[in-house]
Amino acid sequence: MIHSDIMTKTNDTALAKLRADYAALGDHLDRRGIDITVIKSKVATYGVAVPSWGVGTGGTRFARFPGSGEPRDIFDKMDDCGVIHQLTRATPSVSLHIPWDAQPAADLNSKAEEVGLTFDAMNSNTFQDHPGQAHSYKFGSLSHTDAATRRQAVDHNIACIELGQQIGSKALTIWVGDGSNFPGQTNFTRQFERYLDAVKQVYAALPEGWTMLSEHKMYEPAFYSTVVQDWGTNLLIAQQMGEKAKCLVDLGHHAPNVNIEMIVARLTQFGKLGGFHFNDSKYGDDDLDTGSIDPYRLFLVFNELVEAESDPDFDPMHMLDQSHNVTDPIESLMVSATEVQRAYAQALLVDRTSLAGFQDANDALMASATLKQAFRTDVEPILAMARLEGGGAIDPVAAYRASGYRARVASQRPAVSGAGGGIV
Ligand code: LRH
Ligand code: MN
Ligand code: MN
Repeated sequence: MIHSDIMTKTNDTALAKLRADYAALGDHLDRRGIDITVIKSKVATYGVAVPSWGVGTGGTRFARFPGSGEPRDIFDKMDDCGVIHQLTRATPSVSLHIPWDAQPAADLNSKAEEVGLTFDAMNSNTFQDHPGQAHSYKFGSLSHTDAATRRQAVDHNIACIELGQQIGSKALTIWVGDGSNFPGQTNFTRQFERYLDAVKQVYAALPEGWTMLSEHKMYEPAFYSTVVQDWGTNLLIAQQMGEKAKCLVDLGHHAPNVNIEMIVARLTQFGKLGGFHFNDSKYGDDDLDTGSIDPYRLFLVFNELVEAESDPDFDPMHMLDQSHNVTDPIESLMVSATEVQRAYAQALLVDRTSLAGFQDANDALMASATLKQAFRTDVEPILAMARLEGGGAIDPVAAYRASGYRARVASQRPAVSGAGGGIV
């Protein structure tokens, strides 16, 4: 972890400026009828889960260029996740991917306690073959034509639930790569029937208080058709399963220019928005850092979420899902968690009474200006003050760089080869 002296030193350097900026923003918001302390306390309690797979350097199918001090296993990964939360106070939980992170529950629990984290949604993995498994997923998993392969995929999902129960998780996220590469290769209807039948068996094993999240993605690894390809199919799945089944929206899993905030609104309206994988995208499932390409779109998503917040039953899960190919993953994840909080804080600033009035009066220009006013407000002093008061860093990247954490772990973790591609 980062030594408290480093935190104190870097925070002390930035404190006077932060206090001045926070006071100025407080005055400005006061003139707009907004109490800055209310926004700050909402931000302070807002957390986003870190994906365990995000702390290793990512890659493409062409190459992977590992950084130094790559985490060797889930325990190293949790050390890195602990640092991210220590500095940002924004990432209190980790989302595990099984079997990548499969370890005895007792060991996972004691590591979580050591680094001060909890476990978010469990992610099953039937998009790869794993050592020792009897049946290959080359032609699909939950929708495979072969019943024994489907059974194996069902059993794996149930095993994820069982491990999750022992470590305090409350959700299972299912994403499958099932689909086809050639027109005619599969019968769309029969394939989806097989998928639904298999997922029903997983759903039946879901404990009380758990949520099952299905995640859609337009394409990849299947390049002609994908079984769970869009939010419409995803909604059908959640409706077919029942109350505990909801849809997960990964921001990178849509066709370019799709109106994601509207998908969020639709799923919310019908009680089926279960959670997010935040990231950003330019072309496809790029898994770029959250807010790095289109921060306005992220804000518009949060605008819908804040709009829905008044419903006490509305409680979607928030996770990052990114791949860091050219940056230190810890730095990227800290900045991304902050971007999520930023979009949330900006969305809290929207003058909703005025907005509703402009909408009812069909004043398109002023409605848009109302959103823009909130988006243009620099909320950084709110985020930084919330971090500081929570025991974190005013400037997480500066504190992290000053700490020498990466060099320290690099001396303990052997360098790894970058040969071959891969998503993690
Ligand atoms: C698929 C996906 C899904 C997986 C993760 C590794 O593209 O978004 O969430 O679990 O990437
Ligand atoms: Mn995802
Ligand atoms: Mn993805």
